[in-house]
Amino acid sequence: MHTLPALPYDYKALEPVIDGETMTIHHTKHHQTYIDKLNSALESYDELKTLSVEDLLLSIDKVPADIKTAVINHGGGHFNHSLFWQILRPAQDNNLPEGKLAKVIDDTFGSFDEFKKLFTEKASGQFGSGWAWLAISLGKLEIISTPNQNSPLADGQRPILGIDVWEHAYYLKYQNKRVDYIENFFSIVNWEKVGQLYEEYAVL
Ligand code: MN3
Repeated sequence: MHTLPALPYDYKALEPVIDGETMTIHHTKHHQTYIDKLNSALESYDELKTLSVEDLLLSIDKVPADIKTAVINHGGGHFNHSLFWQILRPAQDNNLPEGKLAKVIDDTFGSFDEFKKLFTEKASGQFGSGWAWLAISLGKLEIISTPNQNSPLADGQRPILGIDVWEHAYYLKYQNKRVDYIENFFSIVNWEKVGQLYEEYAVL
């Protein structure tokens, strides 16, 4: 059975960028619901119950047709949110990637500012609910977006940074101002964690 992972900080730790009430509802209600619905979809498939959510999504083509959509939506929701909590931390001034990741971002996009601009365009341009990602795709960094809870993992891309642009992620504080949420998001990215994920998956 899949279970809700604890946050690596408390609900108010990301204020003022993300308020405690939004974090509490997002984690204990939205994320929990994806997990509950994933578990319920897997109920009659014992052979799938032992797989991690990553493995389920990576081998989505082998998931039986009658629960495939549920695994894409709720397994995706579980994986995406689990990653999202990990790549955030309390706000810092001058919050920038370092080391190998900083270099590969510069090499790929020209500069961090250019990366930030492209990522912001992708996240603000996602029509309706979804996510924008920095992902490793065929060994290269790519900025992509996915609708709903679709996870890049199911397309063989490894996300290392993601922003949830469902309204439930920002509406209490930002209402319709998605771009302000995205701008502030950059001050709470845990670049150390993103760098670790890059080093872990870049070689695959
Ligand atoms: Mn969400």
